[in-house]
Amino acid sequence: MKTVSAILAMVVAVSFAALTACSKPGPAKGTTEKEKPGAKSPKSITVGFAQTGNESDWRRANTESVKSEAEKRGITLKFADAQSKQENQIKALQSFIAQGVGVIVLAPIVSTGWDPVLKEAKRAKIPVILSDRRIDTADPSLYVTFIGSDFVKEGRMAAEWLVKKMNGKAKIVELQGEPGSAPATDRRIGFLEVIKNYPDMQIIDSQSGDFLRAKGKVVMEAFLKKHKDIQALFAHNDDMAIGAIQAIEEAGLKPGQDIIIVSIDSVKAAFEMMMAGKLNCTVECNPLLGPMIFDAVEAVMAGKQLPKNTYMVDLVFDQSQAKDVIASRKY
Ligand code: GZL
Repeated sequence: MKTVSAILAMVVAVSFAALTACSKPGPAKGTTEKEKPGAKSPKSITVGFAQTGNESDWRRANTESVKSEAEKRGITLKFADAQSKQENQIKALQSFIAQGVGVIVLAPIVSTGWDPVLKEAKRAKIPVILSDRRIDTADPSLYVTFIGSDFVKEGRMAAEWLVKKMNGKAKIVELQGEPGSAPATDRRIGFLEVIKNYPDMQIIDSQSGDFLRAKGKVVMEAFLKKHKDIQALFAHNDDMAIGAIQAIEEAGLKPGQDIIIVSIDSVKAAFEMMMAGKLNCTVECNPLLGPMIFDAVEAVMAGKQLPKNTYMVDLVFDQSQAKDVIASRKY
């Protein structure tokens, strides 16, 4: 009869063997020892990219950056332009899921309403990368990583520049971006965080121009009819600022002098307006996300861990720097 100690020794040995077998990092199911699990050549990767639309110079530069980087890496890109409608983006994501793409890249038009379709992607085991704009979700596992700018910081930078320029005293009108979008929400949060410390910095009117040049002009025309004491404009993007500049000129005023203007994006047209003395300051928001997005795509496909957020570095440019910087601008 086996002694008790011999039986105990056998039980310990068997349990230890079972443990190490489960944790032994053998090749993933369906792969051979020599093949690294998850390793894929870029040429075998298909990415579905759901872009917001074509609403601004910034967006066009962002789309070009993503498309050109995919081409450079030989990655197949399925591109969907949602024409600024969330329902179109959701349909595009459902189509990418049905096609079985390797990775989905989403630039969410608005911050809410994504959980159901992102749960479909998760069930289909398709990783989602957020490009440019963040989402509000109770389940951060629905996306792998966010790559873009810190819009609250951009709003703060715009306000800090304006407070200094106006010596802490101005009647301000605000052109907001697309309602419900992260940049519009967060840029306003950042701007208000700063001016709340300066009681003489007052926003006397605020309305959305949807990030569109034409709508920025129309809304500014309405502001000018309603208010005769506007001293400054905060525009959530350069396109709306440029539209507003046209409205200010048509009203017989001098943009950049009678009304001080600060906007965000730092597209080339903003530098041209600063050189013409019509725009005073633009806060950068780098759209050239392509290389970082496809680094993340290749990392995800190789099973690597990624940081939850990767933020671009954004600078502030004013009229004094415009002529020295414009030649080096890539967008
Ligand atoms: C910002 C981006 C915004 C830009 C606008 O990252 O989402 O959308 O500021 C663009 O120009 O339309």
